[in-house]
Amino acid sequence: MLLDRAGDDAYNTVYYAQGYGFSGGCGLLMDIAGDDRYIADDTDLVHIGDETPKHNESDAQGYGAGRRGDHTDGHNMSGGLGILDDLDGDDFYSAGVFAQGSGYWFGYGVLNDERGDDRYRGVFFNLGASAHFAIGVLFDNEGNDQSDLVMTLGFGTAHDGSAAFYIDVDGDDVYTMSAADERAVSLGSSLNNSFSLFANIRGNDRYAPVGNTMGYSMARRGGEWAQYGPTTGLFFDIGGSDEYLAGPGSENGSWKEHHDVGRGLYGFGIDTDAGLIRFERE
Ligand SMILES: [Ca+2]
Ligand SMILES: [Ca+2]
Ligand SMILES: [Ca+2]
Ligand SMILES: [Ca+2]
Repeated sequence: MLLDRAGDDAYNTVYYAQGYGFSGGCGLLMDIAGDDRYIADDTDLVHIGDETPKHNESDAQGYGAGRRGDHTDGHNMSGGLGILDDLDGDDFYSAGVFAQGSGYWFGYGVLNDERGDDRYRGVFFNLGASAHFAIGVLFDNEGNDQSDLVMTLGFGTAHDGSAAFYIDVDGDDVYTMSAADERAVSLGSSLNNSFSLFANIRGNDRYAPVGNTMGYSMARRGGEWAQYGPTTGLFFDIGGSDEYLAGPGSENGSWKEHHDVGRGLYGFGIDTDAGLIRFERE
């Protein structure tokens, strides 16, 4: 556990740091005050993973992971718990793959930012994302925030039996995607028997995603797999006057998307001022 009480701090790493929990472990970074910079460097390529050769795998900033062995030697180890908790200030977060409220292989990662106008930059499996029976969560509880998802998969997006949550409360927020590739998926989208929720509550927000987004659901296996393990992607923007520069969303609109491969796929988005939403499953 790293507990920092005051001052404007700079945290620099390449991987396995800033709230990282591996199998059986828990890693916590809690910073109580100040305008802080959290950097997991992904320019000097020394820790490349399976997802892309262009960025480091950071495994940082609220990331919980285990050892996946089903496709190699069969020795699996369930993941740990990683938490980055920042309680005040205008902060900057930047990381490569797997960071900022991200989980992998029965792991659980949380990034919680309580106050301030923050900037986030995360590459692939970032900003509330998870893969393989894991949970990734990002909470931002105040402020005018700017978030850029590089390449793909984040802002509340889960893959393969996982769950992801991205919840922003208050402020005028901006969501962009840089260098998006053909896999681009974001903003409350689910892949392969997962559950994802993106919710932005209050504020005038601007959305500029690329690819599949805003309440998208897809299951490669379809059929019975999808029926018994539903795939659900939900996007909510509640309050404010919002700009949708791309994707299916619209101010005061609601929309549904899914691939038509059988039952069990649920993709839904809504922009509304207030109210309750009731779901009925067939
Ligand atoms: Ca801070
Ligand atoms: Ca904030
Ligand atoms: Ca905000
Ligand atoms: Ca809004």
